[in-house]
Amino acid sequence: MTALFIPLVLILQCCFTATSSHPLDPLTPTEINKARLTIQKSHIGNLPNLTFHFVDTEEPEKAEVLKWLSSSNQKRSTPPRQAKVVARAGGQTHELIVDLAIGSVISDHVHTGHGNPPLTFTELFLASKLPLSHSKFINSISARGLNLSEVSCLPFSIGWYGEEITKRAVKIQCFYRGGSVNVFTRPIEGITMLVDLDLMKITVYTDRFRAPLPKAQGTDFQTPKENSNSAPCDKTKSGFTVSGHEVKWENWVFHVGFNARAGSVISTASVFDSRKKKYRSVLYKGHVSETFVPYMDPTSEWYFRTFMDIGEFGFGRSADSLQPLIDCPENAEYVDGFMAGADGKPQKVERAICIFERYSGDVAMRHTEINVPGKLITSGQQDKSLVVRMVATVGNYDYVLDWEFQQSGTIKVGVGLTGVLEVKATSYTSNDQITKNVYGTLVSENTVAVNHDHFLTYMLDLDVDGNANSFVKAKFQTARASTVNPTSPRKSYWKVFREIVRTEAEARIRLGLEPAELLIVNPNSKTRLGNQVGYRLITGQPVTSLLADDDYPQIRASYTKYQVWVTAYNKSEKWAGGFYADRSHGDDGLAVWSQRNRAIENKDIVLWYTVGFHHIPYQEDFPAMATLNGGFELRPANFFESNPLL
Ligand SMILES: *[C@@H]1O[C@H](CO)[C@@H](O)[C@H](O)[C@H]1NC(C)=O
Ligand SMILES: *[C@@H]1O[C@H](CO)[C@@H](O)[C@H](O)[C@H]1NC(C)=O
Ligand SMILES: *[C@@H]1O[C@H](CO)[C@@H](O)[C@H](O)[C@H]1NC(C)=O
Ligand SMILES: [Cu+2]
Repeated sequence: MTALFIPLVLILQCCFTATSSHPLDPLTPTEINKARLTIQKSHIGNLPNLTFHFVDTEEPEKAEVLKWLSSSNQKRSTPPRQAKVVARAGGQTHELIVDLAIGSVISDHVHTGHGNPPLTFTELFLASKLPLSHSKFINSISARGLNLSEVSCLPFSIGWYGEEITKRAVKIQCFYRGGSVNVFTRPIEGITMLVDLDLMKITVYTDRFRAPLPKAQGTDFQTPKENSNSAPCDKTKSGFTVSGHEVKWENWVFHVGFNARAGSVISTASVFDSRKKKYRSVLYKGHVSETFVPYMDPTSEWYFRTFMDIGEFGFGRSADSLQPLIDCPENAEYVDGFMAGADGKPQKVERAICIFERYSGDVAMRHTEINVPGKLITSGQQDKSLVVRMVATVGNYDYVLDWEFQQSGTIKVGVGLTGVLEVKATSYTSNDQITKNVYGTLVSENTVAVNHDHFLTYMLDLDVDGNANSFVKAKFQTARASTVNPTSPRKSYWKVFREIVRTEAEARIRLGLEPAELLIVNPNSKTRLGNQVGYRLITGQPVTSLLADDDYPQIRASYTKYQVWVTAYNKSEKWAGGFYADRSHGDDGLAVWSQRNRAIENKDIVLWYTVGFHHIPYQEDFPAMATLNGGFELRPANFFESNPLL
């Protein structure tokens, strides 16, 4: 949740050769500037209070991208470069498409539906400073005997609770540093402030109660810097190449993009089939689509903490510059990320993404054969993979987001949760004193870490051997042995029943209710032996939201009631919680699209999977938590003729 203002370095870069660039390349700083200047020169430029909330490549139609991919280097011409810009001006939200070659606005649509565009760091920063000059707040702080100079305030998105009109607004919670660097551990409880972002004013101020300030002692999370003399490693030659944004490693080739909302985006990933002597498509595009982090404290000061970080703030917007030798190993290469600030100017995140080969020490495959007379046959391979990593620090939490490519054809997606818990000040200093619900765990004296969930929903546009794919449930069924062999001593066995899922409604799945394997197959592509080629989704813990269906945060994030969805491909359906997630009413997004109940058999389809965590905090999570890992895998299933490792 929430965001700290990080001043970013502005860097201009020139000379991007348009013809050779991949059609899904992120906007260059030059292109970001061009988009800004074009809009400033247009009719929008004359409207008051122009701010840029989202600027990204307007991606070409999939067919054009695929055509570009399949043509040889000399014949390639990149489709016209366009930018999608969501800007506010004159109190309205405009969705603009800018043609970057000719420098003109080619479409302008005013958003009139519910929900607001992503918040800008500039407005969040301004809002967080308002209390420090607000007389009621100054009084509250001095009445508590605290020093204003030691107070840090942070903005929190507030969701929607059935209001007819939802203005752009945030709530502010303040914390006392007083000698601690762990800002989030010392909340000044009892004060609520509502900031109207368009007026940039505190419009509601309440000071309801006081709670003891948790102590500073024991909150420091800084680990001793042992590697401070880390000599720039002479990069032992890495086994991969990065040209532009395209990465080649072993049997994989894929594109790594970056935008303010999703952070890293993997696209056009293909795996080399050494038998067929060609690259075969697997994943057209994959990225985090939305996150949902509801806290389980319904009191006045806490109920609204139900964050949708991707849509409200953005993982790319919150991307950290990776720390060599901490966030990524010695052999990593780094890629910078660019995005637009609120003023439309390019901002650079140095080392936003790292790419490295991982030698996990695990076994990729092995076998020992003792049954060949007179011989002991041993064989095996060490595991080696390629990792693409970024870290998003969304206020208190740090998300470590990995895409890992394996030579076996598997793509592993990893989500690591670390950082600092969101805590609440309390009068209790021991669990024995607690008589009524505190909505979490006492993790230190006067400090309750509040229960919550994390749901990270991934958009996975698999194109297994091409566009036309189907979703298959391979269901396990217990069968009676006597029906096939009346004399069998066995009573039962299990068999597989493959069900082709025909519609979006049938593709909503709550895992763990019946045993099944889930596959995306290409019904038009078969192995030599006649099996449909496919990729299998290996899921993690089956976690779904436990909130009531009529609870407002749940209405906004209704897609978290199922872990798996499949929808028909539609270029504009990317954000599971809807594009306008801030204060949304739940009338856009994955659950709404799925209601159309489109046919999904032998069609271009998109798989959605949610990595979920119910988080009951424990004392070890304080003052900062050790990384908690989750994720999923996409593993070839009758895709290759045999094990591609051999
Ligand atoms: C422009 O911003 C100022 C200050 O935030 C605000 O008072 C004013 O109402 C805004 N104007 C419009 C048209 O939104
Ligand atoms: C406030 O500042 C004064 C002067 O620096 C210091 O003596 C006092 O301990 C501080 N109070 C708190 C609560 O931090
Ligand atoms: C694509 O999705 C958008 C947003 O959900 C929708 O408005 C549009 O009608 C869809 N297009 C098609 C062809 O289904
Ligand atoms: Cu958590």
